[in-house]
Amino acid sequence: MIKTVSTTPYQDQKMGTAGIRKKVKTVIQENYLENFVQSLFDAIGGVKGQTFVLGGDGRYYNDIAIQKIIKMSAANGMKKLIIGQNGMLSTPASSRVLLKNHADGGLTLSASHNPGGINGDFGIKYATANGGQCSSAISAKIYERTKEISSYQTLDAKDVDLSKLGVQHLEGMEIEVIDPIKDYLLMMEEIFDFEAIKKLFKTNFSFVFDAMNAVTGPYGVKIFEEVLGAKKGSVHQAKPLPDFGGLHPDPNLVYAKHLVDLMWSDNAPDFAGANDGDGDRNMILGKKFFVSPSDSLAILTDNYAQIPAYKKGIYGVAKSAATSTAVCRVAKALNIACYEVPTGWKNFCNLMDSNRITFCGEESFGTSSSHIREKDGIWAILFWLNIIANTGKSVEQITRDFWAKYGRTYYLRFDFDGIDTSVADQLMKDLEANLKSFEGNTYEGHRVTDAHPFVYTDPVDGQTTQNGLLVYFEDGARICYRLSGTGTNGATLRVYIESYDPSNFDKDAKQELSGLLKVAMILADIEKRTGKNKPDLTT
Ligand code: G16
Repeated sequence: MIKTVSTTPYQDQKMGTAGIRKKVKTVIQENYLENFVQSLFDAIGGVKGQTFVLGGDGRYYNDIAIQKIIKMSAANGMKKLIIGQNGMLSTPASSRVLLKNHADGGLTLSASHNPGGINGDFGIKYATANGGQCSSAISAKIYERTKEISSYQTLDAKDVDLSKLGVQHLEGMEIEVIDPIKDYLLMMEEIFDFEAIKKLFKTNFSFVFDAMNAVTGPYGVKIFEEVLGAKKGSVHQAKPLPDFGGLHPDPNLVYAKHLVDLMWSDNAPDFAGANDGDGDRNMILGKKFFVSPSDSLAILTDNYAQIPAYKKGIYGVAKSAATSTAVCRVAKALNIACYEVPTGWKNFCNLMDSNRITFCGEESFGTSSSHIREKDGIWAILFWLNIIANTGKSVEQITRDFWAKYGRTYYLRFDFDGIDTSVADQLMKDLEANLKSFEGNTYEGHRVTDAHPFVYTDPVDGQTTQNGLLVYFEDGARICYRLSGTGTNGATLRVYIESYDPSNFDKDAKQELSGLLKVAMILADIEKRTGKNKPDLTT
């Protein structure tokens, strides 16, 4: 039976870079989730007669939230919900299912790479009919609605059994519980040369995929072990757990330290890949070797012709402004366009929809192509495996060949975490006001040639977005500052630094960039304003 429940609004339901992301303890407050979901439905003009895709990364509260959303969808007149079995669906698989079924929207219950468990984070990513995250204009509308909502619609009904594949009905709404892996696997088979990768796994090539106890564990077991023939047990941390087994499911050198230790040990396999909570991020490692995400995007682009789906040619490429410029050098050599967009995957979608780009990526361990409208962790790993299968080269050799051809872009991201929001906002405001005064001056031996806010006008919809502040130096180095849009603990200031060396590839990145880090701290007056004399996290 449909019922209308009175509620009072919370005032903190603003969506960030990729949906709403909050502490679990916030989300489990009375009507918190319901308020947000009803506001979303209202803001998009209702969901009567629509089809949505629903799933999550299995984190704490996934099971409860999904039942609430099912009942609210039925009560709001939705026609059909396509749900991953047991409520599981990775973000890239969800985008695929949405596009394949021409669904009107999708909800992925995930706080992505943020920790899970009762003390961790929960989130909802909302995708529109194009398979990608909704525009800032839509998220602004949803936020406005959350501030005034007074009631929501739901059902008095039993929970739906999500373990059973197939169709069932709830108050006139069709629910189809699907295998979360099937469509995704079919798509990967269409893109990559699975026969070549199978042959690679028959040699003594050794491989590890670390799913970080998150959603892509079962995908990895199916795709790498069962279909491609990687040794049983190649997939580590394969079972999705509500608290990710205590791991912070962010595949980088800090949070996937256990994998880094393995790759630097005597037992290191030839290749290791890792994914994040909801399977859209990836990290690539070789024996005692790390591929920076910015380089990975550039290397995949340079090797596009190795992959059956891209062999005939690619459109342009795109990167977020914070990502290193390595891929731009490749684009120039290939004579294709290279777009620079604000951080947030949604900013790539119009470029893909209009066939301006095929590949895109971000420094935050996200890479993908126009096969979906999200970043795709397993796709990136399969791409690397396909190159290795074709060339017989190691991860390190492929990267070194790339540096030899284009030079090396040394790149690191420095995070200053848990800053008071008003301090962080003021810092950015003052830095922006000071940018022009840096031009022509030399700091620690680096002369600033240009400094300006990053402003992007989308060539398709004409929308203008400002995100981040850029400082360029005479020697080709660059600093980018921006505030994170995905944190749940005060503000995080991210400082992205790169330098370019056409011939010396063996310097230590931290050492190489230490002078520029000093400059970055001086220009933004970081120590005085935040009390921090060094970053909390370097990735
Ligand atoms: C989300 C977006 C990414 C973006 C990242 C930025 O990642 O989907 O496109 O790069 O946020 O995070 P921040 O604003 O903290 O730098 P994810 O993996 O959390 O969905």
